[in-house]
Amino acid sequence: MIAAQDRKLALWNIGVAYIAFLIGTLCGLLQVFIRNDALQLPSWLDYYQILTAHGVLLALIFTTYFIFGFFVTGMSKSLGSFGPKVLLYSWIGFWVTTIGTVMATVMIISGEASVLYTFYAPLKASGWYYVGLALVIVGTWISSFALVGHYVVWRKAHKGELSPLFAFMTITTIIMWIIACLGVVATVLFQYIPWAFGWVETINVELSRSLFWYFGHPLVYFWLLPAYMAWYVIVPKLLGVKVFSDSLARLAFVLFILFSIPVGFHHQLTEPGISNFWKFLQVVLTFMVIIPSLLTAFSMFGTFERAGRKNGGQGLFGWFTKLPWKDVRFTSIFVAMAFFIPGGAGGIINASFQLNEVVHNTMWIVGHFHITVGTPVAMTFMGLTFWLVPYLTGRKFSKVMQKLGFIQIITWTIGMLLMSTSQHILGLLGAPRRTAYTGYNNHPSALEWFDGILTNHVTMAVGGSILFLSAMLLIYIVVMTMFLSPKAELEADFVEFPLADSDKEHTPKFLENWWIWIGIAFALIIIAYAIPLYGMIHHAPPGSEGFKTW
Ligand code: HAS
Repeated sequence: MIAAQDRKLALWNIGVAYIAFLIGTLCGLLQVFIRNDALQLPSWLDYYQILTAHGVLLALIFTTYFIFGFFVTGMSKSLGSFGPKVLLYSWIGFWVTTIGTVMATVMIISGEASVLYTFYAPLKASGWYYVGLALVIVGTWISSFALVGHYVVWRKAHKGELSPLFAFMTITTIIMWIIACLGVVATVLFQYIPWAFGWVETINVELSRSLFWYFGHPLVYFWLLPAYMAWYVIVPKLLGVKVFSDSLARLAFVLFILFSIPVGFHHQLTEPGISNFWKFLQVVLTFMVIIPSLLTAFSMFGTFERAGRKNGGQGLFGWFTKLPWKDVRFTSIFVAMAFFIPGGAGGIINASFQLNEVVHNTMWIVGHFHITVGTPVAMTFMGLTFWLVPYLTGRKFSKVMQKLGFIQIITWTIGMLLMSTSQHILGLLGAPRRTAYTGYNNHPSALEWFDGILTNHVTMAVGGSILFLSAMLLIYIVVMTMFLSPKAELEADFVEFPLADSDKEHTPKFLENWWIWIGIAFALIIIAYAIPLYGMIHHAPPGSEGFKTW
């Protein structure tokens, strides 16, 4: 069991994550009904307001707090208890993030920031919304540096040793996060805030989007890598085997530092202000960032096969039946992985320059992110929640909870399959995203989109409603294991933090020489971004004034 003060910190993070999850999923339910023309909002509530709240609270806030709760627990478990300074800075980081979150949420609720989570200019929110977002980032930096401090102390005390895999992966994710945030911090501080408060009249739209996407793509790996940490370090322990390959796991993570950032233009492939050469270069780099995910898939199959065979599985696929399917902690994460096969394939389609023309700004993309962040990441976090919360509170995870856990992940799977499949199909038919429902004045071609077996309004609404019920069940499990379930008295009832062993003797030491990777990452960023960004600033078109369309 980790120290009580570290547990408290982790639990507060997870608690705030689930408050955001509760409000965010409620907004999701409303959205499904509005998007299906089944609900009219009262005049004081706007579709884009709800969409912004849904995106910000689930994609940004739920994930961030959960990730820090997970990091704190794992870092304390693998490197030892936090010292007073690390603890102090972690709390400061937590509160700064929370103040930022509250500010941004208040602005959204009061109708001053219906600009969606990507806050594209020239849509203009209240300046306080951007200040809130900036505080969220600053808070995560403070928390990140606290964790880095904890790691540095450990390394000083263990000269020449490779750090435990969990700590290595945490630091990799943090390095990537800090470099990625430089883009969003630059645009928010130097472009959005002066413009939103009226200190300058116009904004350079292309530059603001490019700086946003410099951050926006690695942001998705900031969500994904903690899920991968669970896959690499926790799943093998649940299966009773070691990490498949320590050096492969570290290499995969290092590749994310290198290739997750210089690829943001693949979100801007249809924008006229960037020349095809730079777009093409970043598309090539995007294909490089697929490699660590393929390494991960390989590693996972290797882990499953080893575990299955160890338990007596025979033949080519016999091992499959020997996996611990009755353990919801494993099954939830397995289903999460399975969703990432079509999720990742969809990403490859999006990243293919020409195919992007077909799917960009359509409902396909909405389907894509629901089977990337909405399931592989979110369901891995759900699987982690089932043992992380009881581990931190010292409460039992009873058989009833285990059953409810299964119902929860099964319903999430069904709801997500229905909803995301129909979103993909609708996108291919041409239905746009980032807009409220429209039948284009009842144009027959637009109305046809909603005639399919999966794309009709009823099926989508059923999918969305199942997801919402599943989310409420999860909240129930969280509340029970946080506050109400009986304390684990017997040794057998204690839930452990399942960290797998990894063989480090063959792992090259240079993998933990961060300066090499940070240096190469900056070199790639300069190659991919310096000239196009210089062009956007030096040959800036006339800036745009702000618009409030809601
Ligand atoms: Fe993406 C848009 C390209 C991954 C999230 N993406 C988005 C947006 C979000 C998002 C939120 O190139 C919308 C942004 C907005 O609001 O505008 N994406 C990619 C590529 C990848 C990718 C190449 N995306 C993610 C992940 C996300 C995420 C991860 C969240 C966590 N995405 C794009 C592009 C766009 C985009 C364009 C812009 C589109 C546009 O025009 O607007 C890759 O990282 C994917 C690589 C993954 C794989 C899969 C490996 C499979 C594994 C599972 C193994 C399974 C096992 C289980 C072992 C190659 C690791 C076995 C089970 C059995 C049953 C057999």
